[in-house]
Amino acid sequence: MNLVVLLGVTLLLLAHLSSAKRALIIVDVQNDFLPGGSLAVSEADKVVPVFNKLRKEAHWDKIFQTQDWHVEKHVSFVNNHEGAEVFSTVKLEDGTEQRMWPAHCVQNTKGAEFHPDLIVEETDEKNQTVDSYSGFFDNNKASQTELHEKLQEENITEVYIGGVALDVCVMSTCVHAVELGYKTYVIEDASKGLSKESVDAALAKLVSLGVTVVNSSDIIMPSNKDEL
Ligand code: VGL
Ligand code: ZN
Repeated sequence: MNLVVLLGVTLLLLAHLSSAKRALIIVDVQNDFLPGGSLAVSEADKVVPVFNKLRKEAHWDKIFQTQDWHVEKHVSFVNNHEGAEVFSTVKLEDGTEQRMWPAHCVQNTKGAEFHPDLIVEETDEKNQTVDSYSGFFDNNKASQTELHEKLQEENITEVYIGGVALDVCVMSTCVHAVELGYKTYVIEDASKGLSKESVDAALAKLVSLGVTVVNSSDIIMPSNKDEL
């Protein structure tokens, strides 16, 4: 009898260890990146109902929300560089190539807040990135956020990533997720980018790195759920 119980417990433990654990990472669904915002990504508001549906109709072991969170004097803001043109790239004193953006997502401003209809739960892990495109590292990979640590704490093996901008922060977060060893999915219909060309280039790059492109219906449909 005890042996049977022991066997049962062992099997349960093995099943637990081998089962994939999934996290949803919602990247920067903040007012400044949405229509009407200072760095608006066209149709970015369309991702909101997709995420709201995904969080209700698919299984997630953990949900993360990343939030671009800049100081007013941020080095990426065009207004902090005399004579610089928006969307151009300038070389900083330390040699870093820095793209010039309109001021956006300044800490504690309306523009930095999440879209009002985006469901954000207390249990969601919030991840504020001050100086980077990626949810994991800064752009020079000099410092790491808590995202990797938090995913490891939850034994997450698979990450599903979407949000804005697909060709900037979503891409960068996916690249680092693969590098860190996660099975990585980019959710195409839950993501919007700055231009068609750079979105196409971003998706091609992600696929070449081993990221799988999915749509929300692939994740929700019960028939596909076990195959992913
Ligand atoms: C982003 C440009 C500058 C993004 C953040 O969330 O994609 N893009 N900062
Ligand atoms: Zn930013």
